Amino acid sequence: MYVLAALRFALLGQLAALVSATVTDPKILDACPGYKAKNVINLGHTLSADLVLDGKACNVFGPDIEKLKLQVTYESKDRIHVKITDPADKRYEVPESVLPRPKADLLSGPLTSEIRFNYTTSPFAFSIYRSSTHEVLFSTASHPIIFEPQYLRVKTNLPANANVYGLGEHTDTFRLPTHNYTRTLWSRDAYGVPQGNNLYGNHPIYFEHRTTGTHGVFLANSNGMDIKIDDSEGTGTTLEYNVIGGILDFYFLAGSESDPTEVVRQYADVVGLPAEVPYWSFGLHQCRFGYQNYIDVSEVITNYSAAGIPLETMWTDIDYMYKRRIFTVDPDYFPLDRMREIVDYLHSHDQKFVLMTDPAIAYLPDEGYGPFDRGTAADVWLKAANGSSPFLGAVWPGVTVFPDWFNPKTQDFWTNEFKLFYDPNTGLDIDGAWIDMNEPSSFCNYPCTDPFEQAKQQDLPPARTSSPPDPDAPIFGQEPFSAKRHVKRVDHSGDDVQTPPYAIANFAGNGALSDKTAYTDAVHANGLIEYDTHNLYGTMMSTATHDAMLARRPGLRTLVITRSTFAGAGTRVGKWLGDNFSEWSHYKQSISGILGMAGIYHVPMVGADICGYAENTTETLCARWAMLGAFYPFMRNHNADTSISQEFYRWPTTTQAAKNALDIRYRLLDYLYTSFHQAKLDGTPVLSPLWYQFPKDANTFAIDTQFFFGPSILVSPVIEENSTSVDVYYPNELFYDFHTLAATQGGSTTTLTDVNFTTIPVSIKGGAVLPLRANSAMTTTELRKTDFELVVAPSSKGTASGSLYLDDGVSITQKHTTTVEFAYKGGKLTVKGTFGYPTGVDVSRVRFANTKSTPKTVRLNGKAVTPDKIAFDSATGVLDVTLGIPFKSSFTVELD
Ligand SMILES: *[C@@H]1O[C@H](CO)[C@@H](O)[C@H](O)[C@H]1NC(C)=O
Ligand SMILES: *[C@@H]1O[C@H](CO)[C@@H](O)[C@H](O)[C@H]1NC(C)=O
Ligand SMILES: *[C@@H]1O[C@H](CO)[C@@H](O)[C@H](O)[C@H]1NC(C)=O
Ligand SMILES: *[C@@H]1O[C@H](CO)[C@@H](O)[C@H](O)[C@H]1NC(C)=O
Ligand SMILES: *[C@@H]1O[C@H](CO)[C@@H](O)[C@H](O)[C@H]1NC(C)=O
Ligand SMILES: *[C@@H]1O[C@H](CO)[C@@H](O)[C@H](O)[C@H]1NC(C)=O
Ligand SMILES: *[C@@H]1O[C@H](CO)[C@@H](O)[C@H](O)[C@H]1NC(C)=O
Ligand SMILES: CC(=O)N[C@H]1CO[C@H](CO)[C@@H](O)[C@@H]1O
Repeated sequence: MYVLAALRFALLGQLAALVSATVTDPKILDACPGYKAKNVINLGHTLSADLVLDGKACNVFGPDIEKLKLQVTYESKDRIHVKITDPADKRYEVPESVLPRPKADLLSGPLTSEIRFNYTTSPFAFSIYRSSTHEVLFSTASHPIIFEPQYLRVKTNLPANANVYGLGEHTDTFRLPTHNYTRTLWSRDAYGVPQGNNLYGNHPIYFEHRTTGTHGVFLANSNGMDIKIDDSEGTGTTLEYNVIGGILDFYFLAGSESDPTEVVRQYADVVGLPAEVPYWSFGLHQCRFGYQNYIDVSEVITNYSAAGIPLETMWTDIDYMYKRRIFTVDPDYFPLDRMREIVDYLHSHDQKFVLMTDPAIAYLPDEGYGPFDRGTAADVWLKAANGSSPFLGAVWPGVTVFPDWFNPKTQDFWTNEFKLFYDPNTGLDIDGAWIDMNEPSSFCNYPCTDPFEQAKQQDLPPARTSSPPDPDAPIFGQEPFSAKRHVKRVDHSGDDVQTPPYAIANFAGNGALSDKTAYTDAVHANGLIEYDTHNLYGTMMSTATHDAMLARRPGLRTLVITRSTFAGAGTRVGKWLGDNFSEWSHYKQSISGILGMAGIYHVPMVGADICGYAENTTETLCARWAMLGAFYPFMRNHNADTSISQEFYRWPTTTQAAKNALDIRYRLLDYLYTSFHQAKLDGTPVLSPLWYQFPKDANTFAIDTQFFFGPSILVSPVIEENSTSVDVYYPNELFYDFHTLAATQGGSTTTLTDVNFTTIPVSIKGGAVLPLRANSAMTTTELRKTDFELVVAPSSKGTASGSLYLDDGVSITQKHTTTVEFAYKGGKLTVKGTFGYPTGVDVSRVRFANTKSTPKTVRLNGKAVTPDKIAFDSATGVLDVTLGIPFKSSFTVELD
């Protein structure tokens, strides 16, 4: 989160970045000598070689390294690892402590692999091709590899108009542009940054889709980089990595010829499976920056309830802090005893509470500020270049230090601070954690020679803009109660880590890498410097916070929502898309944003700030966004301090829209929960672009205004302001309206659908059996006591299937679980499973869509169902069968 006042700094940065953009002539780079492969040792499952400079050095951004080491490993039948390093130098590699690497299956090799490594020795070039078809997927031919101390370049040819997805975090179209396009990976606090620039997180993975198959390429490198996709050189389309450090550490993923979700699962094999989150975290979250005091917070809770909109979790932004210092509460505005009353109230109403924690800690020697004193005593701060004093920045509380997550003592420090401040008995008993500003963000402009002066100039911490509230105000209508591993040393001598020779297109003051963040020369306890590890800061804070939350409530799943992520972050945390604006373009971009996180990067617990963070929303934007946001896995309304209030109860249309969409969401909550469980088991995506399910339908490849929520719910939001219709693309399959179950035969065409301001088009893809809750509820606790009902929505082939996973919703290790498989074929629905988790609820009814007529008999477990329990609607073709049986064993329903 960021203030409007700071925007002028962002805009200054934008102008500066335009002036200093780097121009790299492809002809010069392609004329570099490249390497020759020597001493090739091919053992089948591995291949190694020496790569020797093949001509006069071109030294484009530093001296070419004369000799490299190539190591190729067939790690599994669908993964090849290609590593190119400098054998003489200790270069930085992404530490295993941050990104553990998958083990290689020793039985793999080219004969069993679905993709193969091919190469030429002089000049050395390599390609990856699909074994079955010999189709080339990646090829460096005619683009010499360049390997210099601070510049690595690898370039591959791509098919014309290639369908490339990934390389986030970005706000561009889901299918990336292929013309003169640059993706820069360098974490930054991105408030107000125009589309196309580097944002908070970094995921150097792309999927390329062809009608012949989908594959993936992951570069395990955390240094700053520009990845360029271009077709303007007259030599076809290419993708080029320009990396300013580390090594070339590629994982090639075979994907599949028919099912794009295979490559998604294969990527999870490399970066890890996403964490399961608590059931309650799928409820509605409300937050804003700018709640003035504890009374505001309590009123929002009361007003949601009065409006009949289910509010699961109340959040508080940095407003609660005393002078914006983490692990403190403001005694006048957010007194601890009154805040504890709010938390107690929430908990006694089955609601939850989340607070923000930033990494930066106020630099306050000798002021008795515990977190600073304890961290100083434990010596856990990130250090300035000389390694002796802490690196200082300027963040919300003024001058700050930053925890060094590489320091082995930092976890204990962080866990202890969480235990102290968030102590259920004496502090604030939070249910989840929200971590922000972890790029890490600093407001200190480069060069940050005097953070004290810059903090003063920027009025940090900012003064309160309202008077303190009555400390004894009644709230909720009541009077107050008053109460790892070894990391090698990296040699950066001779490197310019502030302004490296190749300037990535960092969108910040002068493109300076250290602008508004920790200096690139800041040192970690293990000797690594921020130049290499900057892009990992947010993910390491995520892990530390996840572990601290786990220590507070051992055995329970955590909800940690972060802003900055690197590959693998989703194994522990979820994320929100950062500081968007209340604009229709941002509303639309959020779809490709969540598709990237949940569909590619394995950070499925994701959402954008609903109704928009900065600027003022409108009644209809907020209404549309409430409905789209009901299909974000993480559903949170969040707002900036200078914006008008935008809780869903503020306008009648928004209230109704939110209620309608939440009704659908809550009824689908167990379906969503089941998708998360599946993701945890094998990496199957929770959200999908249309082409994941219709990979041969080229019309779908660029669609990023519709998506699948779970395996079979198609969401098609209105995108244009004031529009009361939307073009819905239906691939060639049957689709059913979520409410009426009326069938539409998709014909790979677009259907103009009328939609008013309180409705969102939601369809069920034919072939699904959906478990729904029969009714929505005001909390997820209540929802879990509601009966199930089933919807059978057959495919054009007349079959359908689905599944349901249930457990207690909070424990990491589950004693009792229920797993149910649904199958429908030839008029018979089979519900079969293991019912270990006692739901205590019934299956109230089954609705069969697309039924031609009333069947002669309907049998439940072989016994005829009495006619009063059967209703057939000839207009919609829906057969409604009342069951009312306890949902604790397998059963069948037959129509004939
Ligand atoms: C492997 O590379 C060699 C040398 O360029 C080439 O002749 C051959 O066709 C390649 N094989 C495949 C399957 O691409
Ligand atoms: C590519 O984009 C850059 C920056 O946006 C611009 O300056 C340049 O003219 C473009 N080049 C081509 C060939 O379109
Ligand atoms: C809550 O509702 C009351 C009554 O409508 C209103 O006076 C108050 O301003 C609202 N407060 C908030 C924070 O929404
Ligand atoms: C180390 O560097 C910091 C920041 O540049 C400086 O303030 C400090 O005085 C230096 N310490 C020593 C011992 O040189
Ligand atoms: C938002 O609305 C408030 C109150 O009307 C106004 O003061 C503010 O300037 C508006 N903000 C923007 C960005 O338009
Ligand atoms: C939508 O309607 C509002 C109110 O009539 C108007 O101010 C706005 O310009 C319209 N937006 C578009 C994109 O037409
Ligand atoms: C909006 O459309 C829905 C679905 O067609 C309908 O049920 C609802 O009554 C409409 N709302 C208004 C305000 O017209
Ligand atoms: C610069 C910035 O933070 N932009 C965000 C605004 O909105 C979209 C979606 O709502 C996000 O994906 C962006 O990151």
